[in-house]
Order: sequence, then C-alpha cells, then structure tokens
Amino acid sequence: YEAIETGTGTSQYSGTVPLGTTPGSAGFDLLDSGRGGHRTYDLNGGTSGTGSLFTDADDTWGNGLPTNRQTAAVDAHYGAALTWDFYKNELGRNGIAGDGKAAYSRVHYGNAYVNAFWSDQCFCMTYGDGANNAKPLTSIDVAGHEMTHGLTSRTAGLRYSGESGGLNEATSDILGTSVEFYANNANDPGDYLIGEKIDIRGNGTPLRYMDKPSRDGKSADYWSRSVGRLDVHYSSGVANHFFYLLSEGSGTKTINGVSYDSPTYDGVAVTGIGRVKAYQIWFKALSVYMTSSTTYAGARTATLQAASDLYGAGSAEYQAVNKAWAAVNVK
Ligand code: ASN
Ligand code: ZN
Ligand code: CA
Repeated sequence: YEAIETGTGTSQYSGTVPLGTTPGSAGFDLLDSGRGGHRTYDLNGGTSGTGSLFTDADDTWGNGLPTNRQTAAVDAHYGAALTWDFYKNELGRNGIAGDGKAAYSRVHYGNAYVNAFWSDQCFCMTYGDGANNAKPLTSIDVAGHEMTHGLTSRTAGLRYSGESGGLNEATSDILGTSVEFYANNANDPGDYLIGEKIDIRGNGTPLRYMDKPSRDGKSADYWSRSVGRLDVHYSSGVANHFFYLLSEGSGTKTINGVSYDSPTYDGVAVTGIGRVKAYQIWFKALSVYMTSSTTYAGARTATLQAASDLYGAGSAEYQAVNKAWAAVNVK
C-alpha cells in the first residue's frame, strides 16, 4: 500500500484499513485522488443515481459494524483501492480502461439486497447490504470480482452468455481471488473460495470453490459439450478449476489454513506454477488474445499464446498451461 492514504477506516471484513480520502467542505470526502479519483457513495436504500458522497469530519471512518453507515463504504473503498493497486503493480494496467480514470462505488443499494454488480452504463460497482442488512457484499474478493467485470468489458469484452459468459465470470473470480491474495490482509487472508466472508448462503459456506467447483452442488469441474448451457456462474467452474490447478497443482494442499483437494479429468497430474505467473498469463490472454466470442477452446489457445509470449514456447510454464487445460478436459 502506497503512502497516498490519508484516512483510517474500521471495516467489517478486513480490520483497520488505510483509506484514500480528500479534504472537503465537511472535513474529508471518500475520494481517492491517488487512484484515478475513485469515490464511494451512499445510496441509502435507493436503486438509482449516486445518492450522496460519503464525508467525515475527522477522517476516521466506520466502526466495523453494519449498523454504522460508513462501515460498508470502508470495505468497498478499500476493495476498490486494492484492486486498482493490483491492476497497476501486478498487471501493469492503469485502471479498468487503462486510462488512469477510476470507476466509482455505491453502497446500501435497496433493502437487504443480496447481490453486488458492475454496470457498464454507470462505469460503477454497486453493493447490497445482504440478508437483514447485516452482511454487505463488500468483501475484498467480491469487490475485486465486480471491478473485474469492468476490466473484462474494456479488454476482451466477453459476451455474458454461453461459454464466453463462463469465461467472463471466471475472469472475475480469478482476479478477485488474486486481489485477495495480493492484499495479504490478516483478517481476510487469501483463499480459493469466493464470498467466504459474506455468508450469502446463511450457513457459513462460501458461494464458490475454485479447487473443485462442484463443491457448490452446481458448478462444472470439467468442460463438456453442454457446459455453455449452464448459468454463467456455473460454467465458470471449468476456468476457475483450470486457474487453481495452474497455480497450485492437483491433489491436496493447505494454504493460509484452508485445505483443498483438486481432482482432474482422467486423473492427470498437474504441477502448479504459482498464482502470480498464472494471473499474469490469464491477464495477457484476456487483454491481447480473447474476444467477445471466445470459447473454452479459444481460451486454451489464448493462454498458450500468452504463456509463449511471457515464458517461451518450450517453457515449463507453457507446458503447465497445456496440462492444466487437459486436466479440465479442454484439449
Ligand atoms: N454478483 C453477480 C455477478 O457479478 C451479479 C450478476 O450476476 N449480475 O456476476
Ligand atoms: Zn460476476
Ligand atoms: Ca475469497
């Protein structure tokens, strides 16, 4: 985290965090001038427009509880800042569109709304407060997921249906998870689970799993000819599983106290290359080789081309990409 923060927030999911804020007429605005001018707004139950910009007299924001209106804003603003820094420092990307301009965030959308979303129309991220307005959907992985829908829109432009829709969703899970690892936050350490903090199912389990996507009861572990007929949040499983295998390899592994057991198609063994190389290959494939209509077969070709560009056609990394796709039945 760079020395451009001015405020301090007590988040719901990530402990005490630095915040990019700017002096304003009410003291401070929740406006991050160091990251393209990202602002966070209070919809206060509304579902359109921007509501009001968060402000604070002493630059100390939120109290860690959802009953304090600033708390969800702290998490959302922090998540957007982490994602900005991740794009810049890890992917060499200056904001979603590559032009140094920020999106904005809106929290407290509707009443007990259990979702979060990106919109190309407003170029913004929006977050509901979750069941009983007690679990805002503002964890690091969810913020990274939603902001990455903007990145996908401004790069490959993957159409949000069929196999390309699964790749679009997976890109958000892959980079959202990568942001969570990059953050290295003691209160929300990196994992290959999506939404483990927001309890969207009400029983403490995550929304999705990358080591074995079928753990959610719906997602696909492997490609099949019918995978493109699934909802995009389930066909994404194939690419999420590919990314886990490419990063960490097949079989059992414990990372930050979480245990994984990743199976493969036909039992093919995969040795991981680490998540940093894996997300750099994915982003190059996304931004250089994928298009709006890329399928799973096309994603395989795109990531092989990216691995060849970055590491060479005869590299161990190239071979690992090939093996990881075979392990999810994309050949
Ligand atoms: N949270 C969902 C997503 O980002 C919202 C949606 O499906 N429109 O994919
Ligand atoms: Zn999504
Ligand atoms: Ca996670």
